[in-house]
Amino acid sequence: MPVATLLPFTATPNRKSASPTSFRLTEKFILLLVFSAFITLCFGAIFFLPDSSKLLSGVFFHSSAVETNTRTGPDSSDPGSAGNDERVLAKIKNDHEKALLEAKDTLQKRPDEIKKDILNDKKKLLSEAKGHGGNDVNNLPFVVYHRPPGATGHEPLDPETKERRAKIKEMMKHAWDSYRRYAWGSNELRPVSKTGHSSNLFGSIKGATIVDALDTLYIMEMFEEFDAATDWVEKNLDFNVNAEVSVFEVNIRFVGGLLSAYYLSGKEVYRRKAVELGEKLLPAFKTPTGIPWALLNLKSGVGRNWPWASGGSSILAEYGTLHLEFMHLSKLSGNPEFAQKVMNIRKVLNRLDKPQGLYPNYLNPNSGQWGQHHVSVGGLGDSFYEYLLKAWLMSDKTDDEAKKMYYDALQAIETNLMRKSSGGLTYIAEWKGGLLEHKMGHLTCFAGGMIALGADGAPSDKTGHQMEQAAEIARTCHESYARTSLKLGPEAFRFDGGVEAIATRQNEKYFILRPEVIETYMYMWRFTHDPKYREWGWEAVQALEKHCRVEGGYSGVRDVYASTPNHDDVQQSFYLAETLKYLYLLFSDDDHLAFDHWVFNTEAHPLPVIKKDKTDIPNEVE
Ligand code: DMJ
Repeated sequence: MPVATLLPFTATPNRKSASPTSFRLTEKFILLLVFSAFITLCFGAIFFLPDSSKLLSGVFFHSSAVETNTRTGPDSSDPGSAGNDERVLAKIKNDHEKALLEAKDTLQKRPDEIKKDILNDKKKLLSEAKGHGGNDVNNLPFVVYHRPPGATGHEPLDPETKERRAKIKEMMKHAWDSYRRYAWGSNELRPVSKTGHSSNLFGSIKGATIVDALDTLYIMEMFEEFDAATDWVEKNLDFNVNAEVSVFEVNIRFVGGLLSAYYLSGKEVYRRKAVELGEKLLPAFKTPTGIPWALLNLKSGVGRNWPWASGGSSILAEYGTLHLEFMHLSKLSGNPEFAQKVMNIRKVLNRLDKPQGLYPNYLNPNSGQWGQHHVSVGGLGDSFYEYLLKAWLMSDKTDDEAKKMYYDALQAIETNLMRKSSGGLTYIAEWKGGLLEHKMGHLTCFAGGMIALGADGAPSDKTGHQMEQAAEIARTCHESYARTSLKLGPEAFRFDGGVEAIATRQNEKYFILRPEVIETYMYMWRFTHDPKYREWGWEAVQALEKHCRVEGGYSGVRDVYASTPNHDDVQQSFYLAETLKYLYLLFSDDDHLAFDHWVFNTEAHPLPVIKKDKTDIPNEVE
């Protein structure tokens, strides 16, 4: 209250009684008032000056706990209360004494106990971070990284196997070094022209070979090369492009490659890049049904389908091959949207009637209706079936919906598409509106491995039966190689017009370094240990060395029935990601990327099984 307003009530105006030495009562009163105002001002100033104890604590202790407590504790609401500073100082002293005791305690602990404590602290931080959401890739939630078992292997004891394995590593080195020398940063290498090559599948994203090869380099322990690749990814891998990409190809090669590189190496840059790219792919799902577009402009987020696809349809093998990667993206980002998108695809499929229990290759994303009733376990269909089985396996066999969908689909395939030739070769034909085309693609040969991988969980005692089917498909695919001049398999082979396992059309005679046949040998070897699978793999190695290896890398060939190779001049990125990886694993022990802990995406990028008992959770956003 201002002093002047008090005067009329307290002052008695009697100036006569005043003397030079003594003050009159009013004067005394005014003096008293001025003095008390002065004292009040001085006190006030003390509270407006910075609190020295806080300054000191900031400089010397950097203790956020102390800072927080002094700012928000009950005393701070009453800055004038006596003893506040003492209480703060006492708290600092207490905290420090506590810290000293804890440190003493820690020194007495065993290393494993200390480790456990650190882990708990990390987990606490993690759950705090979770509250901040996971959408900003620069602000991803903290995850505890554990390398799943079997990321690298050891040399096989058997000298021949050891030598063969070393040979595959040498092939990888030749493919990689050539790419590095002649096409570094391009998507792929032209090994004859010794220049870079880019297909329009990746828009203007660069470095497909680098990202596709990362995990192969790692598992072969080519760490100098892996580090160079990491350096390139850190500095150059850029998804901010105004270009249209294939959602499927970018997902299986780039997202899959980055995820595997993260799980193998623990390097954060790979998690960050995978999530960043995953987020760029999300607009592809903006369709009335949530079935994604095949093509997407990464800048505008505008999607569309391949102009050749039946009535504007999306393709089964494309929208059906996102599940594994997207489940891991949700796990590593804390963002459930990725998982929701792929689970919705299933929901749409489960609502539809399936002709003879089969899944047509074409589905319209606007109407949610099937397009042409064409069914294939090769091109346009293949990896959809693969991802049903692997979704179940990757969930540590908890995703029963995926399991049922896989075994039901396989039963329909067996009934409607699987046939035996008069010469006794089992093959999987293509189905067009109820009519069979007796042709099998090189791509379809992956099915031997898939059926072997799923045989163990097959319902109604069908394990043995499915293992036989898998072995028969492996044999047929081997025959497709054995019946050519170059001992490499054609793109597609037929079982009609008097031929078996032979390509009859010129445009089906090429071999582009594809992995599917070797992939099946690798699975068959792991499940049976029948030496013929390693022998068949070795035959393929010799053919690759003889006909595909050139000074500048490895090239596909235009006609596997010609007596000498005519090179197509492309070293496909999947040659490093898949073909060489599966060959290396074929000559490695079973505990290297063991199936109990890993599933391979369709581009052979290993992703960890998400363990239900959480014993070897590779990464946990808690
Ligand atoms: C790879 O990109 C993948 O395996 C895909 O699923 C289909 N085929 C090529 C290699 O042949």
